[in-house]
Amino acid sequence: MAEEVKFLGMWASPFSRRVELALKLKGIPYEYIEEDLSNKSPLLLKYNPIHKKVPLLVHNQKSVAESLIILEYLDETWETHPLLSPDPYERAKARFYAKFIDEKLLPTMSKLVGSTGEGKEQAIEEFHQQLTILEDELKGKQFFAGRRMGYLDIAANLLLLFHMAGEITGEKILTAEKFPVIHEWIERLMKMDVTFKAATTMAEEVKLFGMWPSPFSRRVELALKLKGIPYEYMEEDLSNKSPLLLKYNPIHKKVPVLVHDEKPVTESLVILEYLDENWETHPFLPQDPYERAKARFWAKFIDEKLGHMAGKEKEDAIEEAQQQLKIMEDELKGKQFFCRAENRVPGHCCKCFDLVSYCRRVYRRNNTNRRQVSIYLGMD
Ligand SMILES: N[C@@H](CCC(=O)N[C@@H](CS)C(=O)NCC(=O)O)C(=O)O
Repeated sequence: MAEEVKFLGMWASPFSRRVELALKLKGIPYEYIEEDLSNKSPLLLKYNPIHKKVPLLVHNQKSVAESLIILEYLDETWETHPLLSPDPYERAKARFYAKFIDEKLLPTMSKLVGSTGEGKEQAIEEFHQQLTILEDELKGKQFFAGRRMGYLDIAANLLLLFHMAGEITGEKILTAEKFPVIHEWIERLMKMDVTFKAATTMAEEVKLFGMWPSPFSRRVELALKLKGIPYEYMEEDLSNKSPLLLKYNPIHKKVPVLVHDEKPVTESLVILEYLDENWETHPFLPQDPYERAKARFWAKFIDEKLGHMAGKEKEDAIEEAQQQLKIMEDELKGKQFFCRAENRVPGHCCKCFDLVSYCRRVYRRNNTNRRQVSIYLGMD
């Protein structure tokens, strides 16, 4: 929270839009400063004396210019919602196409706007050839980055502006018939944008009532942090519950309770799903319904089976824990996390994190030699 992030932009600039999108996806709080490019501010001239252009990012007094460079800087500084893939080849490809957009597609788009007659026909032809290259790259994926929005999706957002301009002027050059994949991608981005505009305005009030050793509070805290949602934390004394806790959770009178714009949500797993449905950043649940069902199954398994072991006879509990760890071990095999093995980001099953302290105890007592579980538990 001590971080100071200022973003100088201009509402109509597609380059500024890149930075805005990245900041929102990553859930980074920032101060926005709208620039009047006909009368540039001393701040812009001071921090971007070479190009004197927006966007410009000023992070703790250090300035970063050029939209694509800003995206990389944000990605290297904040780990929420990674924009570039951990795979070097995928990173190289994303950078290649972003460069292609800026150096080829963009000049063609300028030609399109500024030409008439034969010149325009030629520009349309060139534009269509370039779009085909991007359409091929996007085929079979939801986003250029795969299952979620990444660096290249952000770099290509200027196609949205182009599409919207076409809708307004009636000059439809980028049609669903000719470019079905890009068209669908545009619709997806427009829908998402509405959601995260609504979801990331600083006017949102999010409070978490928790208790520091509670694994259930920890689930919600982790989810809020992974999603980059700013929130106010209220520590509860469970031996002397606050009137607010009793008001917001009159049925169970337990923590955690999430209060979002005065609406209380209780039960940690219910809260996780609520957060996931309201904030697009860092999705927890997989998109595939079967994978979602599996994640929910394991979360329920953890709560109903593993969670109740403390009350049983110690020896029985340890034996049962070993069997259950074996089941979890099989589910975890070949993956880094229960979900999202491909990008090394904990997903919905990061709920399992709260198992960590319990499992560590069982693990140590039994000296279980289960390497995979030990890596997951951070004991390797
Ligand atoms: N390559 C730069 C392009 C930035 C750019 O062209 N910004 C325009 C606004 S869209 C600007 O600030 N123009 C002011 C000027 O040229 O004086 C980037 O990616 O950030």
